[in-house]
Amino acid sequence: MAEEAVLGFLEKHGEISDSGEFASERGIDHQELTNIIKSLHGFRLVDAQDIKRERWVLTEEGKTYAAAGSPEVLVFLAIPPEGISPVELQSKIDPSVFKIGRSQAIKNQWVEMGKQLVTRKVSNVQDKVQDLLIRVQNEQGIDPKEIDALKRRKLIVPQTWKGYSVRKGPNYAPKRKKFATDLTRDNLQRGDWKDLEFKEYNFSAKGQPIEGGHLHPLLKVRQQFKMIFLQMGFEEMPTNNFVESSFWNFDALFQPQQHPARDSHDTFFLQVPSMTKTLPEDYVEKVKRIHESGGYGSRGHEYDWKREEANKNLLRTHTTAVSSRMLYMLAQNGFAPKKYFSIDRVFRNEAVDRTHLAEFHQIEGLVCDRGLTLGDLIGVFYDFFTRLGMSKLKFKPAYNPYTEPSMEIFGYHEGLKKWVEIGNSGMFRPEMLLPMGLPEDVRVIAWGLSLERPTMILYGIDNIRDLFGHKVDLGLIKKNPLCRLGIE
Ligand code: FB9
Repeated sequence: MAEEAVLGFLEKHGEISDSGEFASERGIDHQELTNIIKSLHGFRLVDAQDIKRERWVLTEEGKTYAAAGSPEVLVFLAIPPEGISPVELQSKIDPSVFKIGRSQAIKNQWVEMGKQLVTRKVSNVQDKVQDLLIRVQNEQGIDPKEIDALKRRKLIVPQTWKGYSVRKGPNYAPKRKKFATDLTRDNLQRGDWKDLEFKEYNFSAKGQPIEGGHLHPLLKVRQQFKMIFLQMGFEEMPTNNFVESSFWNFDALFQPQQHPARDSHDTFFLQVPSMTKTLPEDYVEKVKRIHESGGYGSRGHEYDWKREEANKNLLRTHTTAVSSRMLYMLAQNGFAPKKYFSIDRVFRNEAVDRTHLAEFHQIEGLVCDRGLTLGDLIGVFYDFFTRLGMSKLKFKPAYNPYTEPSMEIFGYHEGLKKWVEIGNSGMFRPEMLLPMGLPEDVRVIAWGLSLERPTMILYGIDNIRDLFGHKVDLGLIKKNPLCRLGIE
C-alpha cells in the first residue's frame, strides 16, 4: 500500500527526492500519494517540502497536430506536383485544417495560391511543428524561441506541477501507529490500555453543526400577514376544522345547491362521516326559505332546497365557511361591530398545475359594521395591501355567489414591475346576512387572497411543488431568508 511504501522507503533511503518520480516508478496515482504524504506530514511522521515544476503541455489542437501532422504540411501534401485547382484542393481537406494550413503554408512560402491553380514552390517540406510538439509531449527540451512560436499558435500551454520531497519527521516510525480516540471498557478489561497512545485533542476543530428547527417559508409569511391584521385591529377566527358541512360552506352563503362549485368535481366530499349531525334548526329553516322563495325583497333561487344536500360533509373549499359561522354567532349573541381574519388551509378538487395544488392556504379578512360601503372596502384594501408593499391598486368587477358587488383586486408589484392579481372581494349579500339575524343596516365587507402566491413571489419560487408537498427540498426549509412585511 502507498503509505507503507513511503515509510519503508524512508527507512532504507532516508529521503524521497521527488514524489512524482516515486509515484510513476511504482504505478501509484500521484494525487493519491500526495494525500498520503499530507496526512503523514500532519502527524509529523514525515517532513514534506513543496516542489513546483513549470512544464509545457499540449492543448487539444496541439495533440491533433502531434498525431496527424501540422495543417500546413497536410495542405502541402494534398497539392500534386502538377498543381491543383483551389476548389479541388479545398474539397480534399477538413475546412478548419485547410483554413489554418493554407495561410501557414503561404507564410512559409511553400505554395503559390493562384486563382485557377495552386502549385508547390518547393519540392518537399519537413513538419517541424509536429516534431517540436512530440518533443514537448516527451518532456524533451526545445529552444525558447520555438516555445514562443507554439504558444502563439495556442498549441501548448504552461502547467504547474506540484509535488513533494519527503524526509523522516520527528514522529517517524516505519509503520503508522493507530492512535486511540477513546478509552473503552474492553481496553480496561483486556488490560491493553497500557499500550495505547491517544490522539491529541484538536481544540481548534470546528464542532458538529447544531441542527435547530426551521420555519417553512409559508409559516414565515403567514406570521407576517397575521401581524398586519393584528396591527389593523382584526381578531383571528377559529379555523381548526378542515371538515365542514355543506350548510356552512355553501347554503349559509346563499350558494344554490345546483351550483357547479358544489359538484364532486370541484369539492372533496367525505364518505365517513358523510353527513353532519347537528345544525341550528331555526336558522336552517330561514336558509331553506331564502333559497326557495327569497325574502327581504329578494326572489331567492326558486328551487326545492334539500336538507340532505346541506348535511353533506366536505373539506371546506374556503375559509368563508368560518366567516359565516362567526357572523351567525355575532347575530345570535348580540351584534357589535367586528373585524375578523383567518389564514388556513382550504381544499378544492381541481386540476393541479405549476402554481395550483388541490389545497392552498386562504387568507380572509372581513369588517362588519352598520352602514359600511364599497368605499370602506376599498379603503381597507389600501391600508392592507400598502403594508404588503403594493399601494397602487386597481379593481375589476367580478362575481361571487355570496357577495354583491364583487371585485377582483390588482396591485402593481414594484419588484416584478407589473400588475398582479392579488385577491377577490365583495360585500356579503343580504340573503346571507339577514337570515342570520343581523340588523338590517349591518353590512359586511370581505376579501380573500392566498398565502402561496405572495410566498412564491417573495421567495422567488415558480413551482408550487418546490414550496408545498412531499417533493419540497429540505434545504429550502433550512436556509430560506427572513420575511419582513407590514413594517410601517
Ligand atoms: O393571492 C392571490 N394573489 C396574490 C396575493 C398577494 C400577493 O402579494 C404580493 C407579493 C406581495 C401576490 C399575489 N390571488 C388569489 C390571485 C391569484 O393568484 C389567483 O390566480 C389565485 N387565487 C386563488 C384562488 O385559486 C383557486 C388566489 C386565491 C384566492 C382567490 C380568491 C379568494 C381567496 C383566495 C377569495 C375570496 C373572497 C371573496 C369575497 C369574500 C370573501 C373572500
